[in-house]
Amino acid sequence: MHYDALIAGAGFAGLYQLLCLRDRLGLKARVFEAGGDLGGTWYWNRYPGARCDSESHAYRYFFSRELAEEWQSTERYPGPAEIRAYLDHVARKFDLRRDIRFNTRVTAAQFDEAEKLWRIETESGETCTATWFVAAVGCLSSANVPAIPGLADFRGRWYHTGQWPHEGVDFAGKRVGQIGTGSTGIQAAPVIAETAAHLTVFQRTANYSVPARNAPLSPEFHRWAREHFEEIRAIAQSTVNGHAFRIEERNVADVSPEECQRIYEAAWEKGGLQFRATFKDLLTDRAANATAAEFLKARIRAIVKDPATADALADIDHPYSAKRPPIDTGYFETFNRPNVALVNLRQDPIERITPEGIRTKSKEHPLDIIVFATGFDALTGPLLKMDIRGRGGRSLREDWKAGPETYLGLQVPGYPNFFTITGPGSPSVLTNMPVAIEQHVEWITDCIAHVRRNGLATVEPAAEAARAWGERVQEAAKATLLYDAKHSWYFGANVEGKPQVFMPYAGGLNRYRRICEGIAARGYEGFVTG
Ligand code: NA7
Repeated sequence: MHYDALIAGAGFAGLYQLLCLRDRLGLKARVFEAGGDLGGTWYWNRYPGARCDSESHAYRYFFSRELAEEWQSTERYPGPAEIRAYLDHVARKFDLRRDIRFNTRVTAAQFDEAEKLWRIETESGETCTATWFVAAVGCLSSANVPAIPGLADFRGRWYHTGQWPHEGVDFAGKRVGQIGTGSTGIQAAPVIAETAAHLTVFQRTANYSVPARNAPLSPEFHRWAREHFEEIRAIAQSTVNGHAFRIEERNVADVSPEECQRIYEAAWEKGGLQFRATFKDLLTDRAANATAAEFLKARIRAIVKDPATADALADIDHPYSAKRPPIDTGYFETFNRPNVALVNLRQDPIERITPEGIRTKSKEHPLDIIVFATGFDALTGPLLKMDIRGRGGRSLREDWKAGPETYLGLQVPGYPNFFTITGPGSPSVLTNMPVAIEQHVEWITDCIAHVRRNGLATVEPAAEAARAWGERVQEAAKATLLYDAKHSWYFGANVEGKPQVFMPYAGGLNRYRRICEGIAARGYEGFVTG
């Protein structure tokens, strides 16, 4: 079977790409999705407490006002089921399902230089060809289960949060060990603790967290969001991170220490990722950042009653927001429960998993269930799971051995007509994803339309343009405190053997959008067509 365009993935990115290529350009487009239904990341992430950190009125598509009018989220932050229901609504409204094949994982894609098309293979061995190949495989969809010795011998059950059983897990009466205290672990622990007999949280790196303050949305809020659709969209599309709130123009030094505390207090009460938006220099100035860090550490100490546990939770080794900042619902309070314990792996590292549980340096922790909240092989992982081969049989896995090289996070030199939506080198995970996704999908659609309009067959970046963009990505990161947290997954540090390169573009989604628009306006500068 030949398609004009084959899209891998049916999350936010794949659905909108299908709509644009099929309905706006009239292409014969098809989506192959590994999961059994829509949702992408949200098809797999169903762990206890799972919830999006972006607010509902911003975590959505903005391309259709009508769509926005039709859909109401029930809570401030949408959970996986509601996100899947939203995507189902989108798919029905635009009749997308008829061009999506589920349970179909793309395993390999090879560019045929003579025919100028992609030969694509699925897990079941089926093949097809496509002129355009778009990877809409997400940034956080390749689960990272650390290679801790002994896991195979464990007699209990173990789960990774990103591959959670659809039927759920019953923790009642069970001794549970949770490894990982990132955004996921911080969401999961309070919910697991409610039903488990005992929960032990194994913490390698202590983390800041701000209360999410999730709550049902009122009819007044829905009315406000409907009436302010254009304004919300304009903010989301013009801020550095794609959220529907502006970052304050002031610096920490512009206000008195008392005023600074008052501002943090108010942001803490309001809750959510807006805490980052209180001052514009929080991510660029160490001293400014330290004021936020100290405020948040003091909050941990005020909440957690046991001083040793509070010390371990507040012993945070990186600037606030330099690693992905979680938001939570009762995370630190959880450690006041009698059935919850914290193990500080910095002092008492894991030695191995035994048939009975987890053995750290000081003792054995008997467990019935281990929950790995250990994150993902982010950004490059989902792409490199596929064996992608470009001109002359060159392999993406080989080409990216020292780190990903892309032009704008959109294309890779030597891989014509292959696009990555929110790929490495684009703002991606530093943003409210649907807004970044819409920008990419529309840019890709325009680029394909340009190639077709001009009677051309292929488009790919010049090697020099990709090299220069790679330098820009590193410079943008170095201008922020993100570059200080070398042990973050933004660098790939969480996956053993992964090259240590800062992967997302940290210069801001707004600046990035202008760069992409300028490049297109100048006749797709840096791209080579054929
Ligand atoms: P993250 O943010 O990568 O967090 C993973 C956590 O697991 C983090 O605390 C890690 O500690 C810990 N981890 C990873 N490997 C190990 C080993 N081997 N031993 C002990 N602890 C380990 O993933 P999340 O799923 O929480 O969040 C991912 C994104 O999803 C999030 O940012 C949102 O965008 C949504 P570390 O910090 O590496 O020391």
